[in-house]
Parts: sequence; structure tokens; C-alpha cells
Amino acid sequence: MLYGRTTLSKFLIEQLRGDKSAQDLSALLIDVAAAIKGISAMVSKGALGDHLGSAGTQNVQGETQKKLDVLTNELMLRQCEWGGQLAGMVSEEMDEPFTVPSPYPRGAYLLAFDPLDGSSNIDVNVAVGTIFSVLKHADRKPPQTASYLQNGDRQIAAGYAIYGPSTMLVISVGRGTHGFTLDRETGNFVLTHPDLTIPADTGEFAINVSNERFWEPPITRYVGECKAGRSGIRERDFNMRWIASMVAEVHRILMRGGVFMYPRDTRDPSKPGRLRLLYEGNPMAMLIEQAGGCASTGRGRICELPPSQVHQRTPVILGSRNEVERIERYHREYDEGSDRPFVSPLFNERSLYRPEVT
Ligand code: AFP
Repeated sequence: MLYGRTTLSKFLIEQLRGDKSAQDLSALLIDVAAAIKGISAMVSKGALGDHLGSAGTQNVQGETQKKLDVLTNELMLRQCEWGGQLAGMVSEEMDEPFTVPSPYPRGAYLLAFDPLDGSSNIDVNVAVGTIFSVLKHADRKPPQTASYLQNGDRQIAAGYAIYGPSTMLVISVGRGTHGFTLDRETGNFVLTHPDLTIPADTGEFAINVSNERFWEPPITRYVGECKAGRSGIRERDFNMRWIASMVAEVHRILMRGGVFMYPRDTRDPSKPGRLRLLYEGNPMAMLIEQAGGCASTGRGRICELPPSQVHQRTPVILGSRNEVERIERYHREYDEGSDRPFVSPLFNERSLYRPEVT
């Protein structure tokens, strides 16, 4: 039934009615959605599109770029630069911010995006996605790097697309989190998942366990308890997932709950986590919070973190409220030392009375 379906345009008109800057924001999100349709078509061609494999270049984080990383980045830029809503863009695939060039009018928004998240999955035909975040640029001057360094609570809108068996767009303009499915026959994104709500409790967690030796104790404690299941202190069994595509993990959590962790670890002290704050952590945190979940570094809300660099990294722990709050409590107890049994200073490691180890 085609009649009566809510398309993305209709949804945005209804959601933003009465908002003065609504027209520009709607137009921008429609342009982002058009880019996403292009990326969806490109990705779905698979090996037939001659787009697979490495581009032979590296991005600013020193990661090898796939051909599709480069092509999808270009597609986002070309689709979003001309409309007059944007002043500039930053992307995982560009070292420096991109300022909208002069033939085009400069607008009052900034866009931060990861054009193809999980791209290491592309050659094995596993779900990948695009993540984006919209910020305000109130200044009349061209944006500088500092213009993008706004904390996540200042996001005007956020969203992602998932290129799976179907292509979906999930967005928030600060009034709930809503999912649209691409109808390939009409070319419309149709509202199929309004007002997504994450259950507060879950029996599912997602983490890359191969990094276990680098984790901080609160994460080891939490995952250990989940793995112990029914026989441990949680007294129930948990299930584990790891897709190595954040979009797919967040999508699963929005559909049925769960907790996703890419925590701080000790692999490289200069990197407080793997995921990027401006175009991965913040937009996903907004979508999760708008759906009733929590998004934390383990030591505070992601959206309150003041960014100091465009490509800054952050620990990410997000999903079902009660589990994320438990993990935050484990961090607090670890930082206070209250998770460790009291050892008298007379017998601690530095004491003269330390019993000899044989
Ligand atoms: P790529 O976009 O480079 O494939 O990275 C994906 C990602 O940023 C995120 O989507 C995954 O959750 C995470 O990295 C996977 O990282 P590991 O390979 O270390 O598990």
C-alpha cells in the first residue's frame, strides 16, 4: 500500500513544524539521504561494481583506505556541498575539514561523517554503514577547525544508514529516534520503525574479546561476570556478538537491546579508545539516548566530552540503560579502590612484613 505511508520528507515536515530553521535542516537531511541512496547502490553492486579492494592510500589515522572509503567520501561531499545549508564538513577519510567552495552559498550547519563505517567488512559482504552528525555554525565567517569542536549535546541531528539485506536510515532531530527503510521501487525512505525504544535490561553484550589483555579492570570484571552466566554473580546466561561494524551493532541494540563496548585500553596510551568522537561516538550516543538508552565512556556521558581535535578518539559503552549504568558503577568502584578487598598497609606489597613468595 503506497498511500498513507510516511516518507522521510513528510516526516521531517511534521517533526520540524514550527521550527524556524526547519527548512534548511530538512533540505540538508534530504541531501544526506540522497547520498546514502547512492552509497547503497554502490555497495550493493559488490564485486560487479569493481569497487572492492584497497585504494592504496591511508587516512589521517594511518588506516589503509578501501576504494569504497574514497568513493563514498567523494559522494557525500558532492551531494551535500551545493545546497546552501552547509558551511563545511569533516570526515574520517579527510585529514583536514572541507570548507564549502565559493560558487555555492555558505549555510549555517556543519556535517561530520564516516562515509563507510565497518569498511573492513566490505570484501566479505557483511553489513556496513554511514554515520553522520549535524552541528550548528552560527558564525558568518568560514568555519575553522575549532568550529567543529562542539560537544555531542550540541548536535542538531544525527543518524546512520545501514547497508544490510535492506538499506535503512535511522535519524534523530532531538525528538526520539526513528527508522526508515529504503523502498527500492519508489526510491523513498519510508518510516517503518517510529519511536525506537531500547529495553533497559538485556542479556546480550558485544565486545572484541581478542583485546582482553589490554582492558581496564572494570571491563574485565563486567565481561567476566557475563561469561560466568548462571553460575556467576549475575545468575543468568548472557549471549555475545561481535560484527566489527559499529553501525550493525548499534542497529541490533536499537532493535532488541544489548550493550556495545569499545572501551579505553592500554594498547596505545595516546589513543583513549578506537572509535572517533565527532563522527562515531557522538551521533551514535544521541541516537541511543533519544531511544531511552545510555552512552558513556565508562566515566561520564559521551555527549558531555569536550572535543579538542577533529579526529579525537573516545571509549564507547552504549546500549541498555541498566547494563551501561552497571559498567559505569564498576569504573567508579575501581577508581575509588572500593572493588578491591582491604589489605592492611603492614602487609601490602611494599611492606617489610611482606610474606616471601617461594
Ligand atoms: P573500519 O571502518 O576501519 O572497518 O572500522 C570499524 C570500526 O570503526 C567500528 O565500526 C567497529 O566497531 C570497530 O572499528 C571494529 O574494530 P576491531 O576490528 O578492532 O574489532
